[in-house]
Amino acid sequence: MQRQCSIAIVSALFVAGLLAFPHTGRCESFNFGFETGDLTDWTAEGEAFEFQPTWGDNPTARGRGQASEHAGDWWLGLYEAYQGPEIGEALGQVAGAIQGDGPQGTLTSDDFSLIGETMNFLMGGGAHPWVDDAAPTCVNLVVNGDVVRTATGANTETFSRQEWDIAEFKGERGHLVVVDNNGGGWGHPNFDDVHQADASGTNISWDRVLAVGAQGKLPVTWAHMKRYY
Ligand SMILES: [Ca+2]
Ligand SMILES: [Ca+2]
Repeated sequence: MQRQCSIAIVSALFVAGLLAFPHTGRCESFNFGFETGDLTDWTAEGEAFEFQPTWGDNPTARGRGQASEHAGDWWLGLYEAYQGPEIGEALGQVAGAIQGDGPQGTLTSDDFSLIGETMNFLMGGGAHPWVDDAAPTCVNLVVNGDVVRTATGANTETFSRQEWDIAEFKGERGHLVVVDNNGGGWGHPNFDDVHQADASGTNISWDRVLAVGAQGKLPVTWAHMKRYY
C-alpha cells in the first residue's frame, strides 16, 4: 500500500513537472554556426538573408583580399550570394557570386536561456553601430524586449571574435538579432559561431543551454524524480 502510494505521488509529481516545464525532455539543438546550411532556429525578415548562410571563403573566391576566416563551412556573410557546391550550384550560383550591400533585413534567433558569464561570436562586415547610426549593420542581444548588447564589424570581411559580459542576465531568456538596415558602403554584417562561456572562459555546450527551461531551471526528468522513489 505504501509502495502504491509512493508510486502515485511520484507519478503525480512527474506529470506536474512535465506541465511546469513543457519544453523539457526534447532533444534539441541550436543552429549557432549555421552548419545546417540553412536558417533553422532563426527567422528572417526582408531580403538580406535570401542567399544565407553562405558557404566557404567566398570573399577570397571573388578576389576581395579579405579571407573570411569563418568557423566550419557555413556563416552569415550578407554581401555574398553563394550557397556552396550543392545547394548554390543547383540554383545556378557560382563561387564568388555576390548580392552586394543593397539588400536589407533582420534575422532573429529563437529564444534561449542566458546561463553564461560571457557570450562570444565571430563578427565581421560593416561598422555601422546600433546606437548613433541611422542605418546599422550589427548583431544585438535582446532581453525582455530591450537591446542590451550590440556589436559591429570593423569594415572588413575577415572575422574577429568578440565577447560580451552577460553575467547580469543570468536566469533570463534572450535572443539574437542580426540587423542589416544599410544599403550603402559596408552595408552588411557578417556573423558566425556564437557561444556562451563560463567563468573560466570555457564555452558552454548549446545542449546544456537548451536543457535549461524557459523558467530558468533545469528540467524535471524521470531520472530526477526517481531519487524520490
Ligand atoms: Ca559556421
Ligand atoms: Ca545591406
